[in-house]
Amino acid sequence: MDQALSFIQPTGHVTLGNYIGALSHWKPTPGSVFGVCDLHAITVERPPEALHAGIMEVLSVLVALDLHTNGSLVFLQSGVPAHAEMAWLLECVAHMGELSRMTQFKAKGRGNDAVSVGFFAYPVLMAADILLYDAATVPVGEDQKQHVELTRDLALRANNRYGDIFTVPDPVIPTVGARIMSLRTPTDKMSKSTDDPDGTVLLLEPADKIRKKFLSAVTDSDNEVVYDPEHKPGISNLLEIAAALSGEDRDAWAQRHRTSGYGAFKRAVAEVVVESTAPVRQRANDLLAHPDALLAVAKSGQESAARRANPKVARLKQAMGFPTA
Ligand code: AQP
Repeated sequence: MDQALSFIQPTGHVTLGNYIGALSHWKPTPGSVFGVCDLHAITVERPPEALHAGIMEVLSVLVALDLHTNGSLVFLQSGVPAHAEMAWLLECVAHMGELSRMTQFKAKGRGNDAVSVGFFAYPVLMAADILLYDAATVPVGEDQKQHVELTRDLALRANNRYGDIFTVPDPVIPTVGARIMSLRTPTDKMSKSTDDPDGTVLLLEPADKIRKKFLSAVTDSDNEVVYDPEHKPGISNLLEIAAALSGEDRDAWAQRHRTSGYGAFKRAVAEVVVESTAPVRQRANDLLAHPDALLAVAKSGQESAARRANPKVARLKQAMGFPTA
């Protein structure tokens, strides 16, 4: 199986969307790298306690999923200085113009004097995250494609100037996976940084709370369980969730619950969610009670990650003209 390079931001509590769309597909194959990209979480102001708690929670989930086993590693990006150093070197290769055209910056940063320099420059940090590990392919959603294109441009420009340093990665857009929506506003994506706590199911929250959120999920006024994202976004979202976690396709779910009433359908979906996520929830919550052990896993991952990343930084620095001791 291929080596994976996957990162997740500690920007809030891990959601069911993160689990279904990403984490549940991540496997510890030899040589794979799984990072908590915590440096990305400070481009907007965040209370230190919230950052700390977010990092520990994401780390606990990665370790609960055993992603640090079988020759693959789990680490904190902030624990491997090569990421920040490579980002600086590449910032001196990147152009203001290309960063100004990044969608996120255009949407949320441009014209706002108080936006952080980090918010402007974070796509270069992302390029560094990828280029440090010689990833040949990067699986990304359509919305992240622009970042991989920037990464390619920076790699090609640096290779042109300084020699053959970087593998130029190709974006791979996975065949459409489930995009889980908020249970309260099923037209919006379920996200970590949400202001809609009732619509966002958290991976580590108590089972009863999860059940309650499903029972109050927004549906519609008719009472038929049918997959129709345009006219029945709430029901369709529940069918996506049930199908993703049960392994049984959404038509089979719809067929079985077509006339059972929304209440019974929601209860059934809640049970699948609670049961299928119970092992990771239990393990992650247990691990969170032993932060030192969790950080020891990250430390060991960081040592391995640094062994892979440092030579790449050294090679670029030398090619740029920095003397080596
Ligand atoms: N609702 C979702 N449905 C399916 N997949 C999802 N992912 C996130 N939300 C959903 C996937 O989870 C991974 C985590 O990526 P990330 O932490 O780098 O950031 P993100 O995509 O921006 O995730 P969030 O939860 O929406 O965080 P915030 O609120 O900080 O922006 C990715 O693979 C993503 O596709």
